[in-house]
Amino acid sequence: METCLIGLPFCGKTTIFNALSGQQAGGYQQVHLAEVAVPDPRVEQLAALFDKKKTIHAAVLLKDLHLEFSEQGGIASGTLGELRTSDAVTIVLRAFVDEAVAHSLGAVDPLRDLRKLLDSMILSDYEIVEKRLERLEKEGKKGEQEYQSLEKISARLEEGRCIGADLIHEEDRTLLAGFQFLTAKPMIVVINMGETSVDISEVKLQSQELGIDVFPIQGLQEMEISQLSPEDQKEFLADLGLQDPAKNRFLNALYSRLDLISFLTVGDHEARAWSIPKGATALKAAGKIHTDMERGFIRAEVISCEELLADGGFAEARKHGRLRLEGKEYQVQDGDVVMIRFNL
Ligand SMILES: Nc1nc2c(ncn2[C@@H]2O[C@H](COP(=O)(O)OP(=O)(O)OP(=O)(O)O)[C@@H](O)[C@H]2O)c(=O)[nH]1
Ligand SMILES: [Mg+2]
Repeated sequence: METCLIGLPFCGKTTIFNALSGQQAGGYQQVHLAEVAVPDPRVEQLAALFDKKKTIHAAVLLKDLHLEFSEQGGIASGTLGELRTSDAVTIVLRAFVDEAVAHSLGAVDPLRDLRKLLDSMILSDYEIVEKRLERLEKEGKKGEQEYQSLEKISARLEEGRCIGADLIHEEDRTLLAGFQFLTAKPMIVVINMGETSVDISEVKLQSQELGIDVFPIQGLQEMEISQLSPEDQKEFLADLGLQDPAKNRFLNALYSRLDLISFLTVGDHEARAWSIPKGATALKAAGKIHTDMERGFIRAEVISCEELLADGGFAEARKHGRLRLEGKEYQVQDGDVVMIRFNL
C-alpha cells in the first residue's frame, strides 16, 4: 500500500509527512519515504497470548515527492508520472495563514489550489488518453472496446472532471489498468491548518461533492507532537481534545477510502497484521503471505481474533468448534486470524 503526498510549493507536504511518520525530514529537492505502521492493538494482544517477541503491523508507504511546478501554478506532467504507481493520492492544501511563508499563487485559497492540482492530474490523464486514441485510430481500431471506453473517459476529462473509480466499469478495469490513471485513484485531501487559518467550509464541501474525503490537521503542531515520547504525546493530544495522533486518524481515513481490512497471522516468532481489500478471498490472503501458499492452497483455518482471545488459544477454540475450515473462495473478514494449509 502506497500513497504520495502532492501539493503546491510550501503548502506543508514535508511537515505533514513528518507528522504522519514521526520523521524529521527536511531539505529541498529530496524525496522522503516512510513506512508507517497501521495501529492495530490486536497484533499486540495476539503476541501477548502466544508469547511472541515480535509484532509486525501492516504498513503504508508514504512518499513525499520532489515536485516540479508548471507555469500555470499546477504540477508539471513530468513529475506526476511518479504518482502513477501509487494506490492513493494524498492532496495537501494550505489553509494556514503565515506572513513569513509566501504562497506561490499569492493569497491563501485552498479551494483554488485543489482545482489547480486536480486540473494538473486531469491534464496528465488527458494527454495519455489522447495519445492512445490517436494510435488506435492509426491502427484502424476505432471499433474496439478500448477505443470506445477511452473516448468516454476523454469526454469526461475534457469537461474538467476526474475519471473517478465509478466510470471504469468492471469489464474495462483490466483493459484500462495499465494506464494507471491518476484521477481514477482514491484521493484524500489533507488540509494543513495553522494557529490562524482561512475558512475551509467551501473546500470541504466541494471535495466531498467530488467524493474526496477531507482531513483537516494542524500540521506543524502535529509534527511537533509526533516527535515527543508516547506519554507526552498523549498529554498534548488530550490538551487539544484529540484522542489519537494525526497518523492514526489519517491511516483510518485511508483504510476506509481504499476499502482495506486487516487479517492476522501468528508465526513462529511473530504476530502480524496484513492489509487486503475488503471482499478478498482466502486464496488472495494466502498469496499476500507467500506466493507458495497461494499456489499450493488447500484450505484456511480461520477464527476471529476476538474469539481466539476470548478462548485463550487455538486448542480451546478448536474444542469449542470456533476454528473454522474455509476454502479458496471464503471472503476474509477484518480481524480474522488465518492459518493457511498448503502443499507444494
Ligand atoms: N505557520 C505555519 N507554518 C507552517 C505550517 N505548516 C508548514 N509551515 C511552514 O511552511 C513552510 C513550508 O513547509 P514544508 O512542510 O516544507 O512545505 P512543503 O510543501 O514540503 O514545501 P516544498 O517541498 O518546498 O514545496 C515551512 O517553513 C513550515 O514550517 C503551519 O501549519 N503553520
Ligand atoms: Mg517539502
